[in-house]
Amino acid sequence: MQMTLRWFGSKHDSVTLEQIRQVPGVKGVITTLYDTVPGEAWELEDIRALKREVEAAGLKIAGIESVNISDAIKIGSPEREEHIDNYIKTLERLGQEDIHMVCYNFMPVFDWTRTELARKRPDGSTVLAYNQAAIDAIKPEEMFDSIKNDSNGHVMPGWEPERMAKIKELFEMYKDVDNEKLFANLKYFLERIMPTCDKYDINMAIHPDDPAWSVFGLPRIIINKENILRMMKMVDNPHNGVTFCSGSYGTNLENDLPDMIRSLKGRIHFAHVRNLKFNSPTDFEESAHLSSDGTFDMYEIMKALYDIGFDGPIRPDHGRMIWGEVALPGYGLYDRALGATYLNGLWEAIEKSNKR
Ligand code: CS2
Ligand code: MN
Repeated sequence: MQMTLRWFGSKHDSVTLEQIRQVPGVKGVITTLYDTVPGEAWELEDIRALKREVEAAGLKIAGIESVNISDAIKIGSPEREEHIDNYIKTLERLGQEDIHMVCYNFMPVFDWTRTELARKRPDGSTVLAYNQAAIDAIKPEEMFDSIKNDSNGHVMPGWEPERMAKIKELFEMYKDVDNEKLFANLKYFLERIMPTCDKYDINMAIHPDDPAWSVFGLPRIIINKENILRMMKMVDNPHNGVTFCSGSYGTNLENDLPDMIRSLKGRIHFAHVRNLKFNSPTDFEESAHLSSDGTFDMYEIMKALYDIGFDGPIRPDHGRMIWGEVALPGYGLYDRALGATYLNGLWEAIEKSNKR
């Protein structure tokens, strides 16, 4: 595996490449071009500039998170043809620049959903949290306000204000899209891009829906083992793979994370590893990465990744906000550096005990 940290670019991130480079074992970043619009092609020159900036700091781009998918592609409306053509152009340009892993998601309207971005824990740290009753009590448009008010002045990816303006329209556009339709539209998209992925050896890594169930009545498909195996089979190409995100699949306690990892051998192209602490099955918070601070057995998760021969990029996912840091919620430097170091430690121990 290659340990990485997500970096939101010098315009948006409070964490610098110089700081990331000093985290032991981190050689690469996961990043994206933040000023692009889903449906439009990325310019080669912009990709090159990003690459130059990262490489000048002694790091490399280990993959892109995300090249986002437009609503037209998810809904299957006529503009999807042009949007897919543009997506292919972006993939070609990334391939030409030697970038071979692309994370994306197929969630309608919302990316991840949390009800609190700064829940206080007994040790004074703050964390992202989810409470189903809080979701049931509000309207989707109110979500945008609460995210905005809570995000330390940063624009949260997936929660951009221009999407808020169109929220009612967006819900209307998805009204005839159920799970089956969403699967069909995903299949269509993947079939169109696979020849380009084959040509440039680009691993597509779909991120799970977070939380792994329907919110606000919208369809959600990337939620459990059955559905991801269905997705792998419907476009049976090794470049059609997944981002294994423990914190997203793990929102549903019925998902057996190590078992899911083992069943995806050869198709996990990217891993997000973090822990959750459940206070009840419908209330959880993003704890420290350490097993004993949350509900998951992080050793078993890392062991499963080791056992399937996972060699792609991995990153700690959301961290707690600690030591007075002010940063994009979930993406401060300190707790993610602790997370990376802990995951590296687990990996080293697993590796050594397997060689003896
Ligand atoms: C990320 C997702 O911060 C996060 O929760 O894991 O936003 C992820 O980047 C996207 O869903 C992938 O397209
Ligand atoms: Mn994730």
